[in-house]
Amino acid sequence: MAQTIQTTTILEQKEEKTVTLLVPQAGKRKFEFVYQNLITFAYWHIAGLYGLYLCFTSAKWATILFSFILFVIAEIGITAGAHRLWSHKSYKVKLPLEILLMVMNSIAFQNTVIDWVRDHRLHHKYSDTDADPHNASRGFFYSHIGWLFVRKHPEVKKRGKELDMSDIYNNPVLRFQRKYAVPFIGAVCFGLPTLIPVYCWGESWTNAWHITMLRYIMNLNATFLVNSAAHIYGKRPYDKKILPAQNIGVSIATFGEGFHNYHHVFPWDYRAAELGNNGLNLTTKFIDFFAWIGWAYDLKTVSKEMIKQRSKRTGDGTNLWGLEDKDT
Ligand code: ST9
Ligand code: ZN
Ligand code: ZN
Repeated sequence: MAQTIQTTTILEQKEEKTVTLLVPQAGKRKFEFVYQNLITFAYWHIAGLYGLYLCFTSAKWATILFSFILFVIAEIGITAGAHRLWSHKSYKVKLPLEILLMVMNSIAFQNTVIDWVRDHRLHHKYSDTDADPHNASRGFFYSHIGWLFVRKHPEVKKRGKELDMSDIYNNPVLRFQRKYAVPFIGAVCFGLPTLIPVYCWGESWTNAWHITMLRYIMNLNATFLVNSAAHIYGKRPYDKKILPAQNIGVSIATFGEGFHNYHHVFPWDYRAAELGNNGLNLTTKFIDFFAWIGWAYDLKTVSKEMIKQRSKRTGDGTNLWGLEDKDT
């Protein structure tokens, strides 16, 4: 399949513009807590853990399988959709795939794509400073989930307004998602996943609801690990001066999003990894499949030579994936 896919290798040395740190990395700050979020997230996690218990005690296997499939679909809605397509424009899609990705993304309910992209573009432009919504220089907990319990730093709001978001604000599929966010995301993330097991194979309401919660918090925490663990633990073969690191555990949990030192150095690569189509990168396989049937195109990659040069120049000296031998 690999031979039939058209990719665009970026040949010229196109590095992302270095942004001068106009904001402190983690300046002194008084947190303004949002207690409603603390309570909601606590409930989601307790309900999800109860769902895990029910998986081992009374749930039907069909409910567990159904939730697992939704977990995979929702995760790809984040990785292939919100992340690689809409935030980074690393490939293009035809309308049917864009609609499909929007629905898959809504199953994950991580705010609307419009909000997600705004935060994520800021995260890349001002990584690990006060203008980064989940600034990892404030530690694991803050970058993982703590940032969702407090009002955003004023720098986030100020710098976010300077971003070019015109492609996203003018996208009719994303405008639809935002306009109907409450009924639409509510239905596909929580409503239907609870109703289907009850009406289609006679699952109990309690099991169906709590296993839906389990799937939801698994999706959330897998995504959050990219912001926390992959900004703290791992090697930095491409840029030793930044926090994002190569983390295999996170790559497994997120279908290929843990090669994070690479991703921050080459964010336009649709594979978000230097290995390309490898076992840990289900997202890349998903995009490749749709490129093969013609629904995805203009897949951008980075040449092996450019990766090696950058690694020699700014990396920490590790070469995790043995690029010498591997096909990129
Ligand atoms: C959830 C979290 O959905 C989803 C984010 C996940 C992040 C993932 C990133 C992953 C990166 C890794 C990539 C690989 C992918 C891997 C995938 C693996 C599967 N710029 O937000 P508000 C302004 S949790 C500019 O309320 P507060 C703006 O004017 C689940 N301006 O700020 C805005 O108004 P509007 C469900 C900005 O009051 C206004 O402020 N979600 C920006 O400080 C108010 O915005 C929840 O539970 C910006 N970036 O509150 C919601 N941001 O929007 C959780 C804000 O009209 N969030 N403004 O323009 C909240 O409750 C709040 O956002 C808050 C901050 C309490 C955290
Ligand atoms: Zn990114
Ligand atoms: Zn990052």
